[in-house]
Amino acid sequence: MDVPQRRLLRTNLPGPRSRALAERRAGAVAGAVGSTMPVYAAAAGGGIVVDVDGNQLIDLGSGIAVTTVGVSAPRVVAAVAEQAEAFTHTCFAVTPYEGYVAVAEALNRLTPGGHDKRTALFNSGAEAVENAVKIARFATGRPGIAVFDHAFHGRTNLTMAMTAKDMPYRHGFGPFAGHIRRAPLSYPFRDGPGLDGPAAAARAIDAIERAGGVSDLAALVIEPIQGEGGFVVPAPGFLAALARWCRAQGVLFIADEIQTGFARTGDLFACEHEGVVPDLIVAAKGIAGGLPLSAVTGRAELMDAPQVGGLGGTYGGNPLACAAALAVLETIEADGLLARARAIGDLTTARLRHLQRADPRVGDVRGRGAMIAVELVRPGTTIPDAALTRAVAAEAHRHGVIVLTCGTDGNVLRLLPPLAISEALLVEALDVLAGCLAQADAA
Ligand code: PLZ
Repeated sequence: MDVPQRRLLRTNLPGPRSRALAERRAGAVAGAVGSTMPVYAAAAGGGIVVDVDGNQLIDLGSGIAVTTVGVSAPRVVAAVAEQAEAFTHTCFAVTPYEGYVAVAEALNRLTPGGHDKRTALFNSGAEAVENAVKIARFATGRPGIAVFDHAFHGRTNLTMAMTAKDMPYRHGFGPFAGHIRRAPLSYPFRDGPGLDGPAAAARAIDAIERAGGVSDLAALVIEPIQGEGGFVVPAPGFLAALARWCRAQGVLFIADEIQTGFARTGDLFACEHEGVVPDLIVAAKGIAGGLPLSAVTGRAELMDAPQVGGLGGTYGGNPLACAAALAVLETIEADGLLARARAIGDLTTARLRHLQRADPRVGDVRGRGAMIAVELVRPGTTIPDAALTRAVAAEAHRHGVIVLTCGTDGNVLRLLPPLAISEALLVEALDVLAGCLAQADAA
């Protein structure tokens, strides 16, 4: 379906059809399931989401970093349709099929490091994180897992324990899985210039060692650039110093690239930028252009360690999702999307830095490639301003721009446009955001 690439508001948002759906939803869908915007999607393409009232919104969210190659990207649509005609499911654990093998081969080839690798496929990001932990515990014979402040790894029981933020992710949902320890992250805007990457790594290692030594530690799990936690880019050298320490201690270094992977940051994986080679790498979201698929890829001897039948599931590596993933990789290559992500990053960062120079409420502009954030604070301080952030996002939504927030304190606007967005739409969305910020008064 051809979606016109322009912003268009036919009604106030939400329009009458969205409001009617919201009413039906209130009587049918669990109240604890939230939505960023109260508009209901009817179609989408390029950088536009069309709602049920015919409004055309600019998409700066990509369904939380999923439709990186574009929503309804032509190769993905064709590959999924062709696979659906052939068969939708057999279960890889019953009668396997080529698509799964081909995705595993591609991930083994494309993830950082030239060593021998193996891959297992799952459905959601959280499920893949859980499986990476299973593999790490089995392979090392140790139970402990180190994670970081502000981390987000999912909503299942184990990954809730690994996630940092209490409200809304953990509150009331305990008891939690054990043997999780938390370490301080490198957060340059809050750490200040005195703490470089290696020094921040030393601080984290000290915290991990104090929390029980390393002899029972299986793995350290880290997002190379934090997603939900605020698009925190650690200081250069932080990840490499942690990876070196892990190797020396026999602790596995696991990169959660669920939000950062698949061209989002201008590399296929964000670790590459820091020259870090993880033992295990966890991918999801952008891997399959919107079909549910996730993966753990890593050293062959680790991945092959557990008993046959110890990893798997009914749907993991579903054939439609595998067909989509192969089409995503083809699209990234054929359309030069790594360079596109970098160009989006350059344009966006330049615009936002310009804004920052004139507005002391813009504390920090950071990110990499098409993963850029603005941290809003009380003027001249690092005190988070969540109310301002909410106000700017709500105003942008009213003007037909889909923008997400994040951060432990809820004071970060994050931009995750699909790489298929046109430059004109991107510039227009940034203009809208600048206008909303100018209008908004700090609460
Ligand atoms: N690890 C780094 O970003 C998912 C969560 C949105 P699932 N992030 C979006 C929400 O409100 O739940 C994520 C992530 C990182 C793990 C996950 C979890 O991936 O596919 O949502 O399970």
